[in-house]
Amino acid sequence: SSFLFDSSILADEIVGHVPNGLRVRPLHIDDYDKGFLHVLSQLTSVGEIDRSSWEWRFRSMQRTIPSTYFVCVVEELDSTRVVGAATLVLEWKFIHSAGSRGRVEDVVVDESMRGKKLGVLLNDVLVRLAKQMGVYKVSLECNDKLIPFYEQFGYKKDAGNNFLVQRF
Ligand code: 16G
Repeated sequence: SSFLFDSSILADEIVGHVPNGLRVRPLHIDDYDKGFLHVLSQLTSVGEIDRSSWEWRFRSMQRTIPSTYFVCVVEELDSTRVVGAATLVLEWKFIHSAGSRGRVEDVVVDESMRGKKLGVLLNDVLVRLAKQMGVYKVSLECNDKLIPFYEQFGYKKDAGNNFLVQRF
């Protein structure tokens, strides 16, 4: 298939209400030409990704067993452009009865579509998906000013559990 993951996973109960003219679907191999990377570039540095690097990364994410990368996009139906994206990644564990942890990553909405609650839509989708996948917890990183935004989906600062990073 050309979807990153089985599109039936994004069933109506998971996706919820989507405004007219938009669709929530898995990332597709053709999204290279549909503005996905442009949307991501509004979050952080994307760098140069040629088509073969894109395909290599896409196929390597797609072939994980069990499925691990749930990159979800919002597509504007008229233009067929990607206007929002968010990823749920599963981290497979031995702890918690060989359980899994969810990580929400790379949540971004195109500047032309801000203020339409697409970020809310994407986060609702990912939290429902994480629950369905049976993760024992789901986490994300964000800057201070986005804490109230993310709290509405049930996230809290994990007191005493700090996020440390080393950049290369
Ligand atoms: C934010 C994102 C994270 C992303 C990072 C990129 C959310 C909830 N958090 O922390 O997923 O990978 O920004 O920033 O979307 P960086 O390029 O500085 O790592």
